[in-house]
Amino acid sequence: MTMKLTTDPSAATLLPIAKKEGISTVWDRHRAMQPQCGFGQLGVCCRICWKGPCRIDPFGDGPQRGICGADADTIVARNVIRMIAAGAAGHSEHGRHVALALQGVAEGRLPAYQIRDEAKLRAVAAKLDICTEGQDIAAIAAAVAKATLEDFQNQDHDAPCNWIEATLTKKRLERLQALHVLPHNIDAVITQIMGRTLVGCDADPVNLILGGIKGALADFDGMCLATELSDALFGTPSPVITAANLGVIKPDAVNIAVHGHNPLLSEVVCEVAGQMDEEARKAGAKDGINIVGICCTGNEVMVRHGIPLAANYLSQELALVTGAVDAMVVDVQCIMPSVSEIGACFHTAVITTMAENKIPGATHVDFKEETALENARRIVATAIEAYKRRDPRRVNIPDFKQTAIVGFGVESVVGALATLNAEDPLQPLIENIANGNIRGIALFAGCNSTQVAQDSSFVTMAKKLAANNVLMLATGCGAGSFAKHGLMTQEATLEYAGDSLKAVLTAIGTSAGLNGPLPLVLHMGSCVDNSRAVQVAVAVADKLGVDLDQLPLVASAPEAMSEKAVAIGTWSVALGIPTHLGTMPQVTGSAKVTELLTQTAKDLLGGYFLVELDPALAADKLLEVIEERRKGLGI
Ligand code: CUV
Repeated sequence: MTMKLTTDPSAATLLPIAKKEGISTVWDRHRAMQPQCGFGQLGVCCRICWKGPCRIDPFGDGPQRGICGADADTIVARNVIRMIAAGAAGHSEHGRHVALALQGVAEGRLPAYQIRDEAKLRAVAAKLDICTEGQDIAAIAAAVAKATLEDFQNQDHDAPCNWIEATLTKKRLERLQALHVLPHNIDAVITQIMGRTLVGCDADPVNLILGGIKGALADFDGMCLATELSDALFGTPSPVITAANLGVIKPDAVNIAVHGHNPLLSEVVCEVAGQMDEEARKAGAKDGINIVGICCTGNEVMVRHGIPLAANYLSQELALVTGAVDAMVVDVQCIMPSVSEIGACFHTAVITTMAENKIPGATHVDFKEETALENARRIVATAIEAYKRRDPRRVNIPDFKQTAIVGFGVESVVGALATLNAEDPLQPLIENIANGNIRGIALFAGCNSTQVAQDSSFVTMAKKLAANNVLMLATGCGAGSFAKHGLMTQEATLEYAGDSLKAVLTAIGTSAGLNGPLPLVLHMGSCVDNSRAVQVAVAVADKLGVDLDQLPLVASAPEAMSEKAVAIGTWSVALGIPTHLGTMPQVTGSAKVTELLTQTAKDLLGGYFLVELDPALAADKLLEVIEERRKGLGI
């Protein structure tokens, strides 16, 4: 029996067209890859040196140690923490770019950027304990950038990173400090993971995993600073109505898809596109320029500007198969290298922009913050040129898109709650959790994976949790799934929410001027914006005087795939949050590491991984966890 590939109707429409055109997609390559390597799936394949590769026989008949003597526990632990290091590197490098851009703005060096949200920058300064009295905004920006960059430079092992220290509850910081897992320097912690996992280094699985947890917390630090400084530079999201799925691509527009993660480029592309709209019309596009988003760059511009989202991870190639994307502009992460080849089957210009992220066959525009406007103009001009070569006979835009209300973060959630209680905005939320109208909160995050029919686990779990009155937040490709499937609408709340959740969402939404309930799932942004959800949780915990591991709060990555998801999941556990994975983590070849992550973590940190591939069962298990937490709080 072949597995169903996707539950996204527009993806299902385009797959036969791709086949007819002879274009292979991620699903074709997944099929061709079967059966996949069992050693790799268990995490027991070691490729760390050239005496290898070695692999441990999971059935116990063959080798139980690699050539150097490393056993399955050591190999699995080394492999998984290297994944964490890679994830943390990706997120924190993104964060560093944003911090350096803020510094450049403070120094007046970057004409393409400004501080669009001064209030946010002041709030960030206050959070970091930076005195702003009598300082102008440039001086504040400089001080915030300096404090942020210290998180990449500090050499004092006993002084935790500034952002993590400013973000978590006091109790959580103490608990992490006691385990020696608070990062002092993002770069150093990532380097330490690479160093300790070399051949002939750390072989103790417990010690390795603790090092990995520190790396994951460095990832968290990088995310917090990336989110908050992006808000200062580009604006803090507030609720906006937009749309999602491939139907947002317009037949009579120059369609530019922005794809990747970092908003530094896409923000400028959006701005320049507005200025060059007339040129597109002159070229024959009567609807001008239409920017659409893919993956987390898409989420970034969606929550800030209401730019529609065309696709999440698995359907990025299909955006090109519509034949109507004139340029796909990519920055970093989650970009399938196949896009340049598929773009070449059409008229599409696939444009890479980052020096460290090139794809053979793509056009490269060397993006620099200093020349951002000029780079963006070149990109938009390239798209307009490509549009002139578009073959209308090969255009197939699926007629599927869903409305989505997006743009929720701490500020907008607290803002909406403040319309109910201006003095004490969190009180209505806490009251409704305490009285059980809201049983708990679930954060959905993470990717799509070919191991799951696209979006299906997200949607199945959300419907079940909603019916059981769980308030849901989402980021990343999870948010993309919900947006595409119409779960970020008021109608979804009316249709799927349990009665008490519906009443609460309606009271908040109506009082906040939405003319009806809040959407069923609140879109909190991109992957780095998982930090927004943590901020909400920390605010609630602080108000209750408890720590995060006592809250009826769970996280889920039902379709996780990226190393970044490994890092995020691990810090989620470290923060005390029970964290569900709906795809099999590559650690089960070591009983010890599996036990550490799914059981011992609970004693050490309060959070732990819960693996369940069946989404309906996973929802049940999360509901049980929520009830257990409620019991602990006596509510
Ligand atoms: Ni950062 S990391 S597939 S785009 S969420 Fe989407 Fe989100 Fe995973 Fe990538």
